[in-house]
Amino acid sequence: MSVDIDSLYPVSDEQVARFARDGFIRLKNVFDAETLDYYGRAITGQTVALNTQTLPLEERSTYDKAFLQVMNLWEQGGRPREFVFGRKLAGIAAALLQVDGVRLYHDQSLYKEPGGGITPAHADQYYWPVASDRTITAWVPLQAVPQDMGPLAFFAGSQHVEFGRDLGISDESEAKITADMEHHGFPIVDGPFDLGEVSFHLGWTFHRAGPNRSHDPRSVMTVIYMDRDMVLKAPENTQQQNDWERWCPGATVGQVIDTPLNPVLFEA
Ligand SMILES: O=C(O)CCC(=O)C(=O)O
Repeated sequence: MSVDIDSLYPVSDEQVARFARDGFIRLKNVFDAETLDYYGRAITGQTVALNTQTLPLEERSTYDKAFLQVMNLWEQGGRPREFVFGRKLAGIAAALLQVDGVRLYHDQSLYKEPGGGITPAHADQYYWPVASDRTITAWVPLQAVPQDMGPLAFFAGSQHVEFGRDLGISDESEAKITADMEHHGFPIVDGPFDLGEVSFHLGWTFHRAGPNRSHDPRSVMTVIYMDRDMVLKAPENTQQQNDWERWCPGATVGQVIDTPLNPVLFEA
C-alpha cells in the first residue's frame, strides 16, 4: 500500500497568478486513487458515524438539505487527522496564498446525500473572525464528482466584490448573490471534478453547488487554512463570535491565532 499526502505538489507562477485573479483554482492529480480510497473510507465512515442529522430530507431547511456536515474530524485522531495534517495540501495552500506558512482554521466533511439540495451561494469569510483575506479552503472530493452530483462552482473574480458579504448561507444569499453576480458579469465556473482533482478558493470568493441528482453520495473533505501569522479580529456578527469560541478558543483579539486547535501545517 503506498499513499501520498506529504509530497510537494508543484504550483507554477501561472497558477499562482490565476488564483490571485480568479479567487479559486482547480488542480488535477493532487491525490491518486489509492490515497483517496485509503483516507476517503475513513473520512466518510467517521462522517456517517458522527452525523447528528436525523430528519428526512423533505423536512429540512435549505441549508440542512445541502449536506451532512461534520467538523474538525482531525480531533478524532487516526486517518482523518493524518489527512488534515498532510503537507501536500498545506503546501499548495501556502503557495497560492503567497505566504510563508499556513495553520489550520478547521476542517469539515461535507457529504451531499443522493437527493440532497443546492449549496446556496455564499462567501465563507462572513463566518470567520480573521483580520486579513489570507484564508483558503481545499475542497477534496473523495470520489469523482460528475455534474449531476453537485460539484463546487465558483464566481470567478468575485473575491473583490463587497456586495453580499453580510449574508449567511441561506435562500436569501442564493437569490441575492447569484442575481448580483449575473448583473455584474461574474461568470460561474461549474463543471465535473475528476478523481484526484482538488479545488482551492479564497475566503471571500463567492461559490455554490448544485443538488445531488445522482444515486450516490458526494463525499467531500475540506481543510480550511489561514496565514500562519493570521490575527484575530473583534467579531462583527454572532457567527464570528461562535467561530472564535469553537475554532480558536483562547485566541486574543489583535494577536496571532496560535492555539492548540490551530497548528502550523506547513512552513516554507
Ligand atoms: O461542498 C459544498 O457543497 C459547499 C462547500 C463550501 O461551501 C466550502 O467548502 O466552502
